[in-house]
Amino acid sequence: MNPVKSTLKFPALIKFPSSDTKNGVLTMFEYGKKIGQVPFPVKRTLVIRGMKASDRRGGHTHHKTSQILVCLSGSCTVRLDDGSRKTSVKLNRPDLGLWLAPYVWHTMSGFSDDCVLLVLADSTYNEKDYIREYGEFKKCLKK
Ligand code: T46
Repeated sequence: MNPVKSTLKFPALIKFPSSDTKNGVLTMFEYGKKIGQVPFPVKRTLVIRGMKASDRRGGHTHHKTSQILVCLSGSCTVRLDDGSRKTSVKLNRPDLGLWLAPYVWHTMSGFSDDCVLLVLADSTYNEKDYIREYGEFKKCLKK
């Protein structure tokens, strides 16, 4: 069983600190163990954009990878399932991160036209870390 699962809130949301300067707003995503920091060193950053309202992304989980998902612009809905609990979160602000721990099945949908997603990951890309079949995910949770 994934050890992170038992200690994280569900959903686990992180509010990142922003400075409201006279010429714009700066939000900081800094690695650290304090509240409001990225809880792992980032090895990969994704920017996902150009989704249509009817699109779905995700529909998978990971064996080891932890990620923070932030909606930099626009909005979307993320459905979460840890095998025993299900919930959904609307992401619509650039200072709010959703922590996707390993073995949390996640699906993103309901994208606004201007939706831009930032993904901060603690691993480099490895397709073997993905579980893309829901049945396999359930089997892994029983191990
Ligand atoms: C996640 C959610 C939140 C690469 O070539 N390199 C990469 O680093 C990644 C992540 C993907 N790809 C290729 C693999 C697929 O053919 O890009 C294609 C789309 O990837 P995927 O279907 O995994 O994209 P999403 O948006 O469903 O998922 C992504 C991340 O992959 C995933 O880790 O949790 O965002």
